[in-house]
Amino acid sequence: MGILRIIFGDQLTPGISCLTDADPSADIILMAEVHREAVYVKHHKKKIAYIFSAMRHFAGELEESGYRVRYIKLDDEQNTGSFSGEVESALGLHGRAFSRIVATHPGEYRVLQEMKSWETSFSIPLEIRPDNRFLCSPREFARWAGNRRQLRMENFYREMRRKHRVLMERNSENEPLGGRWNFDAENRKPPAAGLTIPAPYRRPPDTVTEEVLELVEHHFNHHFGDLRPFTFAADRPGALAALNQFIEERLAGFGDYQDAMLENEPWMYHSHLALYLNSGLLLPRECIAEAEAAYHAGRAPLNAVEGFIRQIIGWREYIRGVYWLKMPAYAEENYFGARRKLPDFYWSGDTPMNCLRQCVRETRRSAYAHHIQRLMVLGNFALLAGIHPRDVNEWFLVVYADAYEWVELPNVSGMALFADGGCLASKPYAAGGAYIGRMSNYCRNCRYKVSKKNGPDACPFNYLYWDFLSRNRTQLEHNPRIAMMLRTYDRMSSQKKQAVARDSARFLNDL
Ligand code: FAD
Ligand code: DLZ
Ligand code: SF4
Repeated sequence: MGILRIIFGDQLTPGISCLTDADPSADIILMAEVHREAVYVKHHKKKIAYIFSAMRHFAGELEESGYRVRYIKLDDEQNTGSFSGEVESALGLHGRAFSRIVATHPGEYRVLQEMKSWETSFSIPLEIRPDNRFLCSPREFARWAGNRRQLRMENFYREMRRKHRVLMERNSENEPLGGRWNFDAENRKPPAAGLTIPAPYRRPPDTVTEEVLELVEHHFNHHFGDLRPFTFAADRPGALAALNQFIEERLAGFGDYQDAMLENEPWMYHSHLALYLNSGLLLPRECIAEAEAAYHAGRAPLNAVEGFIRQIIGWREYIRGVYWLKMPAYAEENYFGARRKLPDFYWSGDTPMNCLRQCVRETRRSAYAHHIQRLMVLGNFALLAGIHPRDVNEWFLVVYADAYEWVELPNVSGMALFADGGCLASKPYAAGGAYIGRMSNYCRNCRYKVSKKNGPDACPFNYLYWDFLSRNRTQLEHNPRIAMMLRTYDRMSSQKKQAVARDSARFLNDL
């Protein structure tokens, strides 16, 4: 008897745990483009196209390797529109041929719940295997987290470095390469004038992708975002080429300009690899190994390589650990009791605030924005304006090609909104306009003046920042890193405080 093996759209890795013992002569691999996944939030058109095209390429590779794949396309007549429906159909057709279902742990809690019903609904054993692409399993993370109320990425990261012997001095168990664990202090340079940033990796659509683009145009034209030009790779060779290009052309500048933002330059020195990593076309281990090798070969400095590796072995694994540790309650967190609806300009880009306008427009065009745009512009505004975390999470899940709930939710609720009250981060990443003014050139083309603190021309981030602190005093005053700012607020004259409250009320009412 064979096994029905399930591969989801973010599990496109030949060595994934549910395939390790697959028998090509007896087993069937099920992959399905299902309507429910495309619309449970209305994903960006580019994201749907990327996932479907990558799934089709991967199914083709499996077939070339001799596997039997049951691949259901979105517009196949028999398509039931859901994972459960597709499993039921596959069992109905080949039912007696299967002894059990084997799958890899899905990326999202929602899908895990759906899967758990299969054993009873379909009367067949279901084996869910750990996702072997991550370096730290949810169980190992839970052990590390223990009873700590507050988790800190930096401590987790150092353990991962030691355990996996990444960037460590050769003959030492404990000594980080270069004598420091973290070179972040060197990674905050503002954009220098006249930077010539290498173009991002671009792949013209092949026939498989072109067919998918037409399908997405037909079925999801009302979703957010520009479908064309579509330049993502959608297969393993393309993803590897994107990794190589990053290592050769941009890694060396990744550290220095990690936090910098420039008008009309969404890509900067970032890797743009998250979409490939999160769907399985690239593996975290190989990205880390390539970056470390570039350092040892003298092709990139330590501040860049350490910074890049920390994002992957540190932040990415830590974020996933928090997700599985805290779900499902994490999705409901709202520490500040934020209630405001997401302003329309998050979709239209139609706002006089140039930083937000730029970031929304680039997101719409490319299904991409880099970390500081997400955190310090789009996230920071939502935090200061008190937008409901549910709305903010939905937006971030929709708009980025790399967004899956396991990685989006902790980044939004934990990092950007502090909605978990400090479980993931030690303080809210709240900032006034000066931060954006220093790290970008957005302010020079803005209708507001970043140097002005109050009045109709003042940068809204400036007064919203103080208003946020004073509105949420009870939740913040025990935080030693914020208490200092509250004391600064307390020292302001009552006139100044009134101006902050008046400008904020006017601005927020107009939203
Ligand atoms: P680079 O800057 O080149 O970083 C290298 C890699 O490190 C990334 O590809 C990614 O895999 C990993 N990484 C870096 N930072 C993080 C992080 N905070 N969490 C997890 N992995 C990280 N990342 C997603 O993959 N999906 C999301 O839906 C997502 N939503 C975010 C929402 C907000 C509000 C914030 C602040 C961050 C979010 N991130 C998300 C993290 C990060 O912004 C993106 O991983 C990164 O911008 C992707 O671009 P890149 O591949 O060029 O990354
Ligand atoms: C995001 C997505 C979309 C849009 N469509 C599909 C799909 O049709 N079939 C599929 O297997 N996966 C899709 N995905 C990714 C899933 O949402 C993802 O696999 C879940 O996050 C698994 O937990
Ligand atoms: Fe953004 Fe304020 Fe600068 Fe305008 S002035 S771009 S709103 S930070």
